[in-house]
Amino acid sequence: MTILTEAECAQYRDAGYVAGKRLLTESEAAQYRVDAERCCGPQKRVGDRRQASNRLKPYLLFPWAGELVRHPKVLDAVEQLIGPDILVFHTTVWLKEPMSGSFVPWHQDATYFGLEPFEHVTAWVALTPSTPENGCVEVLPGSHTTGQRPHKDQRDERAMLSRGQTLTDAIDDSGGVRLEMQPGDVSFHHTLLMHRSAPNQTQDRRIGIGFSYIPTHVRHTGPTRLSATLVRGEDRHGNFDPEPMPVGEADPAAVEAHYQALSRFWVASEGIPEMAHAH
Ligand SMILES: O=C(O)CCC(=O)C(=O)O
Repeated sequence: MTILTEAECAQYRDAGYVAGKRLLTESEAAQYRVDAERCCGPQKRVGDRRQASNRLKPYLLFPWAGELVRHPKVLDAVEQLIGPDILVFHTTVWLKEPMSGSFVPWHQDATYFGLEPFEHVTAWVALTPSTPENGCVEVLPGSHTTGQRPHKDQRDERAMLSRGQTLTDAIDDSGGVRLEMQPGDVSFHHTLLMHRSAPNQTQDRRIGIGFSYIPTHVRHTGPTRLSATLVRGEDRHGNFDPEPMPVGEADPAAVEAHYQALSRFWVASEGIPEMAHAH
C-alpha cells in the first residue's frame, strides 16, 4: 500500500524526515500503550548501562512488540523510503515520566550504530500525545546532509542517552521543527538527522517507540557480528544473524535471546569508537 505521498518521500530525501502520519488506529495505539507501560514501565538502573533493558529491542521479549515492529502500514511507509528488503536493527521505548526532567540532547542516530551506508530510518510511533509541553521530538530539517558529525559525552542524570552524548557542533536551533503527534501517529527520520527532545512538563507520561529499520544490504562496520530481524522481503546479504520471535511474555528462550542480542550490541560498542556511544 502507498502510505507516503511523493511530496513526503521528497521531503524525507531533502529535509531528512516525515512528520507524524496516522498509521495506527486509536484503539491499536491505546492497547500498545497499555502493553508498553506494563512491560517497559519503571526500570531499575543497576548502575550499568549494559543491562538487558526491556526498553531496548522489546520485540525480542514481548509478542505485542513483535507485532508492532511488523505493522503493515509502518512497513509500507518504510519500504517507500528504503526499499523492500527490511531488517529491524534496534528499537528503543522512549518513556518520559511526568515532570522528571528527562530529555534527549541533540544527536544523530548514526553515531551509535556503526552501520554503513547511512540508510537507516527511524520510525517513531507515538503511543501518547507528543507535544512541545511533554517533550516531543524536535528535528533540524536538512541537517542529515552534513554527514556524520562528532559527539561528546555530557554527563547528566536526566539525559536519556546512556552518556548524555551530544553533538559537539554549536547548533542553531532557530530552524528546529517540533513533531507534534497524537497516539497512533508515526514519524520517520533519517539516521543522520540532528534531533533532540525537551523535558516532559505535564502530569502524564510521554511514550513513543523508535524502530530502527535498515535495508538488508546495510552492514555493521565493527568486528562483532550483530543480530537483526527480517520483517519484510528477503535477506540476500546475511550481514546479521537472525533473531527468534518470542512465543509469550515470560518465554525463557526469548529472555535469553534478548540478553544475547543486547550483549553483542554492547560488545560491538567497545569495538568501534562510534558505538561507544550506544543508547
Ligand atoms: O523520544 C525521544 O524523545 C527521542 C527519540 C530519539 O532520539 C530517536 O528516536 O532517535
